[in-house]
Amino acid sequence: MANNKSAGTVFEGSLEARGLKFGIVCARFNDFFVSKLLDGAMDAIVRHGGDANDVSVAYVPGSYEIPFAIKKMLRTEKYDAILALGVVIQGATAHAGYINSEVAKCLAQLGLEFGVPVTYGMITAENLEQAIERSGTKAGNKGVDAALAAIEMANLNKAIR
Ligand code: DLZ
Repeated sequence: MANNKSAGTVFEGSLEARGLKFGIVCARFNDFFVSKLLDGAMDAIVRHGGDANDVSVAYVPGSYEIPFAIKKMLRTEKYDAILALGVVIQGATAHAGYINSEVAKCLAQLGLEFGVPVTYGMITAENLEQAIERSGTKAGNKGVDAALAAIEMANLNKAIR
């Protein structure tokens, strides 16, 4: 952990999820993998003191639609952080590149626009093997990563006021 002893004030977000409310938007496309990301995210939130009843999950057809549902959730002002969970696998056409760049750009913009952390639990894979590796096997679970980032950022957001 960075520890700058010369700083007058240091802001850090803890990994305590107790009392925090989360929105999660899941793409149905590649649900075989996305469901593993959702399991990982829920498990991480609950293990860090969060309550499953404080988590709302919205499903959209594919990753391209994730930003729309996130914007709707942000407008409710009910959530401390929102997670985007989707899996885009490169196919024969250029669709993956278009979806990935559009979704990444929109998620960053939405977080900045609403002042609520939006975390990136997206797998951008070249093939099935890479998707398997990132949805709970040897390269971890992107849903867990997104949940931990959401908890930390939600607490940081509360700390810097
Ligand atoms: C159409 C499409 C394709 C080909 N591949 C994926 C993918 O790998 N991952 C994903 O989440 N969604 C995919 N989609 C669906 C699009 O995201 C979107 O739902 C449709 O184009 C309808 O707008």
